Amino acid sequence: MPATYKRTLVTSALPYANGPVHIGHLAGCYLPSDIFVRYKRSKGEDVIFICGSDEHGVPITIKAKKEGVSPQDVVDKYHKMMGDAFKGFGISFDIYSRTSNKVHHETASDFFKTLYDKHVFTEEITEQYYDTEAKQFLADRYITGTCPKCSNPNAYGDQCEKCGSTLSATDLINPQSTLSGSKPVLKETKNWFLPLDKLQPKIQSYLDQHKDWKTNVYGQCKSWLDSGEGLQPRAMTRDLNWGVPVPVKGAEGKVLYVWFDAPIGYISATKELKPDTWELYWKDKSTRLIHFIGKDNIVFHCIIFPSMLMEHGDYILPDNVPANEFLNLEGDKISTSRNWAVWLHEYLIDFKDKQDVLRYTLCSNAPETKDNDFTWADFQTKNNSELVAILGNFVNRTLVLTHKYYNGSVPAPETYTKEDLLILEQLASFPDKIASAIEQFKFREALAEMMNLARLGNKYLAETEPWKLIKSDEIRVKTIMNIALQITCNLAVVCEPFLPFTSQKLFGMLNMPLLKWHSAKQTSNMAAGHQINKEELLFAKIEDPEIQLQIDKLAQSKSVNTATVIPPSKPETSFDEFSKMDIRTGTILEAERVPKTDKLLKLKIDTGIDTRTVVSGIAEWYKPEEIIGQQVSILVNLAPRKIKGIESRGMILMAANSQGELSFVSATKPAFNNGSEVK
Ligand code: B3M
Ligand code: ZN
Repeated sequence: MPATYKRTLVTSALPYANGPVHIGHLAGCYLPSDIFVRYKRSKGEDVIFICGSDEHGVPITIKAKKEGVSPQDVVDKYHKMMGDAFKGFGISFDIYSRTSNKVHHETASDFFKTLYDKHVFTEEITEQYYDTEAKQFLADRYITGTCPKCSNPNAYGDQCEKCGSTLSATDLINPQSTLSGSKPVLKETKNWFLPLDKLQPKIQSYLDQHKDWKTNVYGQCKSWLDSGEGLQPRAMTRDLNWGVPVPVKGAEGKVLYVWFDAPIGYISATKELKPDTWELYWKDKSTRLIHFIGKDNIVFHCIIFPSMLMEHGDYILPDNVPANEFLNLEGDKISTSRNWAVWLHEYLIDFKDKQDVLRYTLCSNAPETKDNDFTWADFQTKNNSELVAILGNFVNRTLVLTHKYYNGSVPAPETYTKEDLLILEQLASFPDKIASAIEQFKFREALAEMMNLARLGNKYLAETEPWKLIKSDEIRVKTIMNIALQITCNLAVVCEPFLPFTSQKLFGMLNMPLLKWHSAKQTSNMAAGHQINKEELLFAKIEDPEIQLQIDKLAQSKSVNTATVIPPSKPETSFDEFSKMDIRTGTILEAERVPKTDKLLKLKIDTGIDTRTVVSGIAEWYKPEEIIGQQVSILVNLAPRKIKGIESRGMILMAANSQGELSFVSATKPAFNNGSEVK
């Protein structure tokens, strides 16, 4: 960080306009960046906050094909949807632009041209996959295949989402075109490469100056540089028809690689926002540039974009890239295709006026240093036991008593006790504590400090008990209530970055203009005699049925997914083969867990032929006591096997769904004799 900087340029990753945004997006970069910027604004610093939709690249064209509409239709639809969702949650971008704008096409095109003219790129003819049916080169996500590193069968041509490796389409095993499903052929084509291999020393020294970055970010960059081969040249153009056309001769039908143009989108959006002064934000050394992103974007923001900026020469470089890890949902990876997500536009309908509850939950549980989990139960607890019980409770008690004792007019303090002075001293120390955490991108810690101020208020009221004292010492109560009101007012200031809707409501109730950060170091913002407004509830309890509704919604996604993933059928078998299997109905007589295992049950089964022991891997799904008396189908002529030292004779037939859950396959009429043949 430059010792003194005059202004801060904050960007938040440009989301692909190929679907709505969910809680993972919010927790990953939009909420932390918004908190940071709101805090800077409150401090009166010169800061601008840039974002917009990423409207190019294969993710868009694939979505268009899937929805049977044009790429432009796709980006128009989702650009609006995402912009509305961000606005709904109070994400206070100074501009939410889009990369299909003219100014962006021009800016990206000029940027490429500058690098081209400076001979930064290497021109290479390489063999790329081509779909002869679709008559198209297959870049990035147009091609899938097996990852050479982890064997994931669904890796993309540019990246394996399972193991996180960056790939080239030609690395994939069994490549397949996602357009026609056919096997692609190799065909020669010319592209322009950024020679990251040659740039490695420059990048190395840039990164060496930023050892202060978050460990997850710095660590990932290091592992890129230190990996066996080091950095590899990367193509900055693509054989595609959707994007910014490559502005050089001989590049007809080619567009800029989406990861080349997208970060330039930050520059274009700044131009759009500040046509006259944008250069100050991008070229003046006293500007601090900060990119908020999710962890999957680290390499692009910490290595590729800085390389582009360095080679261009006119621009400052990112000073920090505070990337978050991933947020999971109820123990499972958030997934758009499986509809395993909490969609922001749906939340805004289901929990009207409760934006701050989600902001609070996501911030207090933010995946700052490791992946984290969002659960609806936790959301409910955070609301009921923290927002309602601590913050809401303190504010409510203070305002209600002020109306009750003084008709809403702020009482003048009389003499401060030693305890009062201590409270006032503590009160004044909060802004710096919170600020220091925010400056270090430790938003969870900052939020926790903010809540500690509300706790301090509650503790003060609980210890001084003005509601009892009012009968015996009215003068003392004036001082206590004055202090409680000062705490409330300062809370309104310091909660603003995290809970902007609540802050606004609070200032409204206090009948005060929005105060700036430095005011919260004062302990006399509420003047004696100032008239406050009627109180309203800041937070309402969230009851179980509201939470159950959300859990049911998720369960529905799970069952839809389960139903749709049907394993392909096995190769044909003959009737003779099948009839070799002797399957009978039987009844479970006894069941117990096999010690030191999680999955196995030891069963005693009456097969009609005999009573025998079978070890079965069903303990995750059935408790021993539940299944005594259960009729099952059992393969009785399976060769005996020793499992955990127990001889198992036979196998119980089970149905398995795609989640791996098991259920008995049995005769439905209980009247079946044990030993009946299943055929
Ligand atoms: N659109 C990837 C994403 O949405 C990409 C970010 C661009 S930031 C310049 O995760
Ligand atoms: Zn992989």
